[in-house]
Amino acid sequence: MAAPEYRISQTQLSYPYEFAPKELDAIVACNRAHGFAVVKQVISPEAVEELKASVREVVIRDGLNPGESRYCVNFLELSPAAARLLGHEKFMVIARALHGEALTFHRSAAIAKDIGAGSWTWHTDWTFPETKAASASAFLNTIEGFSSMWLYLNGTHPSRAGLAIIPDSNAMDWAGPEGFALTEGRKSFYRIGTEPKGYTGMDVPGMLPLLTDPGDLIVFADRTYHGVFPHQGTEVRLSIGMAFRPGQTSFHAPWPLPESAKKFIASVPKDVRPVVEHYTGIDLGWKLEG
Ligand SMILES: O=C(O)CCC(=O)C(=O)O
Ligand SMILES: [Fe+2]
Repeated sequence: MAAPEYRISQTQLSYPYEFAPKELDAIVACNRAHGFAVVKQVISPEAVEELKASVREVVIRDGLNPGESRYCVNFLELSPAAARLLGHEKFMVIARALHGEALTFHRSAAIAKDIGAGSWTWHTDWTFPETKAASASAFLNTIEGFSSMWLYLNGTHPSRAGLAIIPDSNAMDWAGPEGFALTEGRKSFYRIGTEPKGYTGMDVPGMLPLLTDPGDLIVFADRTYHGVFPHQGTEVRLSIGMAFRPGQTSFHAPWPLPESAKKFIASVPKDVRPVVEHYTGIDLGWKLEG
């Protein structure tokens, strides 16, 4: 059975947002001004295949349940292929342009999304100051100035769990799409006149469905709101995300450095060491007391 055709209402933008890896100033300027940028062909087809194999091995293992989205939130600790990105010249030059010459690897993820997965609630990854971070993930997302760097290893398209972002939603005073209001803590938004819970519809005014090829890099800023289309494609979607923070100083995470993070820090080559020196890992058992 043919998958239903997807009608993409591509938002028309007055500025370019797709760049070659060497257009560093334009990448940084677009991300700063509009909260996102797409960088074409940052990693080779061989690197894409290697990373896909690693996501399959580390995340999928014996298989996904039908329609499942499975996350690994310490992927670089477990994937030598992904850890090598910290020494990947083209990738790291972009990371340094975005965060500064001295930067710290902050967190990473890999996602495997089965065919049939539904759309994902629109959200910002950022934890706004009015919210107390209740989980380790939310705590890591309190930091300002990080950008997420995502590699969608099958490319991204609205018909197969593609990513959509809202340009300019990274502004601190962004009030939500037209006709919508933000939910408590500004984590998501809802259509005015409906129940105030995170929106999952892929018909948000001003949204930009992204179309990328394997090897392309999607960058988005700390507060940029994003959503995910349902998966109507024919292969499991595999993606890897990394976030860096500016500077090489400690970030006072309220959990002790997990063993797996210690091992990871010790495992990287000497020239990469400064970038992981202050990595905190993520303790999924940590919960805000009280
Ligand atoms: O599934 C995706 O592509 C988006 C994932 C995401 O937004 C997240 O992990 O915060
Ligand atoms: Fe997200």
